[in-house]
Amino acid sequence: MTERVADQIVSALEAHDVERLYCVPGESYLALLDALRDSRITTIACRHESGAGFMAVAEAKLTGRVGVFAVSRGPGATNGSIAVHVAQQDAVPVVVLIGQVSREERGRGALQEIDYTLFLGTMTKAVYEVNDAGKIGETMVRAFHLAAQGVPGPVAVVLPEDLLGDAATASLPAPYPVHRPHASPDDAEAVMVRLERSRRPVLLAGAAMRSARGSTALKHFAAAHCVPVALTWKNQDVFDNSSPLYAGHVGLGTPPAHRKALADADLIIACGTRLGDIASQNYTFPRAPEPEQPLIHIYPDAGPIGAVFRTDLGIIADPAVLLDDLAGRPSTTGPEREAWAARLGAFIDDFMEFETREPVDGIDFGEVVMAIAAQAPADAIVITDAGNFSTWVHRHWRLSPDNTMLGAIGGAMGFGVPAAVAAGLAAPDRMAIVVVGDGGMLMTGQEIATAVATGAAPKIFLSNNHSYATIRTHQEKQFPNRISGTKLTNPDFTAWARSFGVHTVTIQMGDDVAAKVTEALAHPGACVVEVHSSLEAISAFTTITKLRGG
Ligand SMILES: Cc1ncc(C[n+]2csc(CCOP(=O)(O)OP(=O)(O)O)c2C)c(N)n1
Repeated sequence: MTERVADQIVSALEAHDVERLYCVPGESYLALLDALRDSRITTIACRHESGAGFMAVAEAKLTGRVGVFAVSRGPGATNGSIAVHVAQQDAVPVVVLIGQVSREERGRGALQEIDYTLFLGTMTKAVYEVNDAGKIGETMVRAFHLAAQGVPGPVAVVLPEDLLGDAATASLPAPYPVHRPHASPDDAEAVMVRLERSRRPVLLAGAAMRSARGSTALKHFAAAHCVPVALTWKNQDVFDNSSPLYAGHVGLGTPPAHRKALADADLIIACGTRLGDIASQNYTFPRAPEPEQPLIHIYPDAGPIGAVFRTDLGIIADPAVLLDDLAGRPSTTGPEREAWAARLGAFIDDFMEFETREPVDGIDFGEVVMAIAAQAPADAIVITDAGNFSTWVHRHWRLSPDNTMLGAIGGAMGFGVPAAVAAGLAAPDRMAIVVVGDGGMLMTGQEIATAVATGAAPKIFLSNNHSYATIRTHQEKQFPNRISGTKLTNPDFTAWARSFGVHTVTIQMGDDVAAKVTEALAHPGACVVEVHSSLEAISAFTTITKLRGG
């Protein structure tokens, strides 16, 4: 049988070791669905394109391989675009396949036609619209390579409906390997010189350290030179949070006291982070454009180095390989550095201590997070949607590289439940635990249906506080006592979740929280735990009373 363009796309996916393609089907790519039917790729039909896209992002974060999702033209693509944006913000390699109107209709404003170069041009590394059957193979290989090389990100491949059934006229090239540059011996020596001079260094580790190799190199380097390690937003699993060298997780909501503790550093080593606004705490650590301390910036791509900060030493290299090398060199530590590490460590220990505020309007969600942390398997995949409920995870749960944290650095609500479904599929032997709010739950919570359909077994902990509480926090700071647009009227979440066919647990005031968590974690299948949580205890950092000056 002649190989169709659709068949060659599927061969390209197989050649790049894609195991799952997440999608919502559309009439614009029927031939592709047909070709997938006979492939070894599992096609996961989702309930919304944002869910499909978030699943692809989560799978890529978890496996380190390129995540793939497919959406129909027009409305399918617009629904899925939130995940394209997250892939860009989070630097995650994703290929999105998008249907397109047929070539003869293109440019006439046909039904569901969009110019994807204009629509997705600023969110992707590239948009490839393929109009020639002979170019599909090379385009697919280019898309996968571009998504993963340098700063990873999303690449869109746009597929006219009538192209998919055409005969593929060229053979599929082999996948092109991703090269990571290695630091030169001079670079390593230059780091050593600065490290020897430093009495109070801090290493800030980011997403490019997310691998077994990265976290092992980091552990060895930190121990060898007694360097405290702070982790960037949602990369809390890259370094052991129980280590005396752990200098905390920084990002949205990092309190001034934590910033102040770090600010005494006399050297910043930014490692595997793009040093965006969240990682640098709004350009204060390091300070932009002139940092207060010498800055060493190590990243596998030249783009982020020197882009915002005056960088003392910029190194374009795989940070894991360089840290490995540095770990093996003579230790640069001394009594002053040890005292500095102990001081930061004592601050973090104190900061991570949990104490309930004993609210009377519902459960302190922190109590639930602490119970989960105490009972979860050591290799649990910990997933956060975007919202205040995650503050307790970041402040109090001591994660380690045995865990994997999945969260949208870009702050998109709705990431949590789909990511937990994808984690359940990609790592069925590990427990996927997600925390989500009543806001995010009704954005993409319907993907529980996808969990049921595929046998994924996430444990979903829902903080139901009848509020978009993150926004309420900002509102109370800026406009105290003037609630507007942040109250939520909710369904009976327990009944709603049960209607999907999953196990449900409800936690309310007076319940034995630890016992309820045990029940949820012991259940072998998917489980939704509705927590009637306090709004007064609005986050791990503050209460409504405090926000109002009380
Ligand atoms: C898709 C999307 N829409 C809006 C926002 C702005 N936003 C950030 S957090 C938040 C509220 C989250 O509410 P909820 O899920 O109930 O969690 P809570 O903060 O109450 O714990 C909103 C609206 C966002 N980040 N993403």
